[in-house]
Amino acid sequence: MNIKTISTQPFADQKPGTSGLRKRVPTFQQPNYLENFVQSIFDSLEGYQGTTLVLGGDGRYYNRQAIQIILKMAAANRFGQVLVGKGGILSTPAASCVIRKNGAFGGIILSASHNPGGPNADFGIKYNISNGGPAPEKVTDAIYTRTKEITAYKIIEADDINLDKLGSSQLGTMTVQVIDSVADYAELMESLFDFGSIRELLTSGKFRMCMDSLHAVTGGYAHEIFEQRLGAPVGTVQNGVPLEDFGGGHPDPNLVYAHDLVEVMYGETAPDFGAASDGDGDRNMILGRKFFVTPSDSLAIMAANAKLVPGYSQGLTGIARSMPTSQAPDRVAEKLGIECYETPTGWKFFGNLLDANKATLCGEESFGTGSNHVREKDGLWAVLFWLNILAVRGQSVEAIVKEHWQTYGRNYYSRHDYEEVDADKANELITKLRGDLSQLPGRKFGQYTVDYADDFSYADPVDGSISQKQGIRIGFTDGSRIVFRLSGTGTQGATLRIYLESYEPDASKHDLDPQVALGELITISEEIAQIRHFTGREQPTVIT
Ligand code: G16
Repeated sequence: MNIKTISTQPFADQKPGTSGLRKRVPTFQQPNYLENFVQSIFDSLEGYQGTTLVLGGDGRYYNRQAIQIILKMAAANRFGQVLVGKGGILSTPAASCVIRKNGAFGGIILSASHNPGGPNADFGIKYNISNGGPAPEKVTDAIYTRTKEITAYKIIEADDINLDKLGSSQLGTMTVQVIDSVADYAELMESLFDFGSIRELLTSGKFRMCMDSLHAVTGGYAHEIFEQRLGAPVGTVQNGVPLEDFGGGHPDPNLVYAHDLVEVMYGETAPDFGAASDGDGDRNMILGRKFFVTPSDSLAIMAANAKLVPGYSQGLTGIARSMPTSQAPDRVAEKLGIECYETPTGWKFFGNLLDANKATLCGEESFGTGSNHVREKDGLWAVLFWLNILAVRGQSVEAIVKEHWQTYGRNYYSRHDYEEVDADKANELITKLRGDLSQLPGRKFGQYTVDYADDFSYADPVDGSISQKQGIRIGFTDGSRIVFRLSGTGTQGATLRIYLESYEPDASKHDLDPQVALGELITISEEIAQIRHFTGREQPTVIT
């Protein structure tokens, strides 16, 4: 095996964000840029020689080239075996599933998630550990430290592997197994959900669904699961062919970017159920006929109905949600007599809770829900969970959500994003807010009185690690909240996120437009943070 050691110099900008390193494709195409980061991952690990690595991505532009480079580097660094998805494709939850099923040492997932793809769009890379979940902060910190001092990387000289043919081949002493990207994952789904009842629902002729894969990674998975295994009519899955640029779209399942689906679901002949997933298949959006389910409500409703789903019929050990996610799941946890954990934004924070069996379901406002079946959020899993509930309850999505609000009250919720804001200005806004925090408690804004104001800090209940400065929370005496934080997934400038939440117990007031229900809090957020002044913007770029 011809191992070459190539001299290199550090890049200063390889600090992983909320979920791995995300940059524009031309940045990754610079000589040694990808290689430096991959070698820094390997250099930060111990004892992987001879073990198995899982490798795959969401199929976006540069996926195939990156996979060939990583395979040759894995061989030079003496991994024993790499399992790579056919065509270089593995959705993020499927990669997590394959890591766990095969007892792999870890995995490398190539994705910039919901960010657009293409020659001038985004690319990303992240490392997952042996539990199948995103590397925790201590690992990503070590990788970042290494990127700042790296002087060389190792790669072998060899021909490219044929990624489109299943089976095994050799790269030097390392075995490369090209595996079916869908099979293991589909099997796991069958073990969790009542496929019999869901099939009956989907073939009854009385229920129609539409699944939008947004030309991203779930296309193959969705065709196999919904149309093949569950018998839904061909055409149930739309935009189901993964494309390197996602068809020019923004593969983010929300009301703004999943507009094809929204048109179908709000049209005159709307199906009963609609769903979309994102670039790498870990996010989901759930819709009923002319009805949107917020991700926070979705988590709460799944938790309240978990006993109806075979994989969860034994009950939940706990729920976990990210801090900015609404407190709707907390109310369900209270009723069930279980704990609801509040973690910082980032799926990596759920890993310890799931491993320690403290939580069974997890979710985030950013259209992510998942469980202990893997260690990533899981878009199609969430769709199947909802289908299972619908099959058992025989009610519409809207009826189920409204009944839930009647029982628990409604947490009105919205997120306002200001994208690609000048990074210095965004940091100034946050610094100013931090400085003002101690003066806020007790202050009155309209009908609201500030109860607490802090910068969220998290002590992991399993390993005791502390994560500070995870977002500014302003809580009001009636339980309403405004949260401010800067996104850790953007690739251009800064994205300011403002999360607004108010609780309404009175069922006669559950039919308001959230922007109306949250109107006063929206005004207060401007008063407290001077958003227009710092961002120079009159309104948010995206409201979800
Ligand atoms: C990632 C993380 C999520 C997080 C989301 C948004 O999702 O895995 O935990 O909620 O980013 O993060 P931010 O607010 O920092 O942009 P994904 O789907 O992009 O991998």
